[in-house]
Amino acid sequence: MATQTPQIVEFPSIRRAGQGGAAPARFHERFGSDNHVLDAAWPRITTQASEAPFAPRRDGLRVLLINAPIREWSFPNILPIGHAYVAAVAAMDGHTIDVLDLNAERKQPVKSSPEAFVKWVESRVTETLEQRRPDVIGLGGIITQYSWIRRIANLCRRVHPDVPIVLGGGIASSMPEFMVRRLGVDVVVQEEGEITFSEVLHRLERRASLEGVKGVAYRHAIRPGEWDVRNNGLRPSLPSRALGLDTLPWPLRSRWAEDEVYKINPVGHLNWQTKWIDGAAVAPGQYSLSMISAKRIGCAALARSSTRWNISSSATTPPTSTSSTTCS
Ligand code: B12
Repeated sequence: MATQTPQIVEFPSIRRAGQGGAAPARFHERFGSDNHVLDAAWPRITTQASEAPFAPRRDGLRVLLINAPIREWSFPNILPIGHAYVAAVAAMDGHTIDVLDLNAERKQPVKSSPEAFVKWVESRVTETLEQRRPDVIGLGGIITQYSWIRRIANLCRRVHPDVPIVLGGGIASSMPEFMVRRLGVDVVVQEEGEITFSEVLHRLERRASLEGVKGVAYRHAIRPGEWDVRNNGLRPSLPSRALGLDTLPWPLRSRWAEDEVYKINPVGHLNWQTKWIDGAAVAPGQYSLSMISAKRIGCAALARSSTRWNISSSATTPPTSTSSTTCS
């Protein structure tokens, strides 16, 4: 009897370092098991113009990212940059990105009653879910957004019971299993989201299990109507510079109201007088922009190392380090 050669199915496809050629189809496939990039020269999104080669695939997923309310008493002044990073990766993978940014949409400090604001949030979420009909919903934020995120997750579940909900951000990393149990989300992406989100979307697209995907905690179906929570453990952090961090795309700012909302509500040293009142701009023609210049550090360290450009008066104004903008 002839012996059968076992068939090797590669998933994800394996590439070798230095092989050159076209980038793999999915962002997560660009990295080896130690998270080192296999080719630092592969193209990525860094500007709006560089989005063009990554047009959405016809069979890509429609991903809706929802930014829950935060600091409702203040003008919205910080673009949800974590969402924008994972959105860039998803766009590079050929998925369609839709955004519902409830902070940018409210535009101003909330003056209505809490009940009226809840009603407005719920109607915007419902309308958007009905119009966009997402294949995957992404929620993310920090722990103080817990009750908003729970409310929004429940609403998503009611409107589209079968659409998977993926949660990321500080809220997800701090208590991953708890969030799967209590928020009714399907997948929690822990810590750095770029590679993990790419792999999660790839699995969801293929209706494959999340078994073995590093960085996720998730709802694992045991039998119909019964599930438990699995945590696959953390994915190693990206190495520095050309081996990893430099190969990430830049945030997909084009999908958020950067110019219309975030830029014109400067924060930090530009409005320290009003920051704890309502964050209103104190002088015309002053703008700010959020950037992340270092990873894996807490508020104080990040505040020291982050840079906000005062792009108001002249193009030559040097970047100014701020100490109060990020997390105080
Ligand atoms: C900017 C910031 C803020 C901003 C938030 C504005 C906003 N809309 O984003 C402001 C100034 C409002 C703020 C305030 C506070 N903050 Co703050 N803040 C930060 C800070 C410095 C940066 C966050 C950030 O943008 N990081 C960079 C991005 C790229 O990282 P990221 O958001 O984590 O995103 C990555 C992953 O999490 C993931 N991801 C994120 N979102 C999503 C979504 C999906 C779908 C997926 C798949 C993945 C994903 O992928 C991203 C890329 O790798 C962090 C510290 C830090 N170094 O991260 C603290 C941090 C988030 N803040 C924290 C805290 C505690 C607070 C305050 C409570 C402090 C206080 N005592 O007042 C207040 C809360 C205010 C409020 N009313 O809610 C904690 C949160 C802890 C937690 N468990 O959630 C952090 C982690 C700092 C810390 N270590 O203590 N903060």
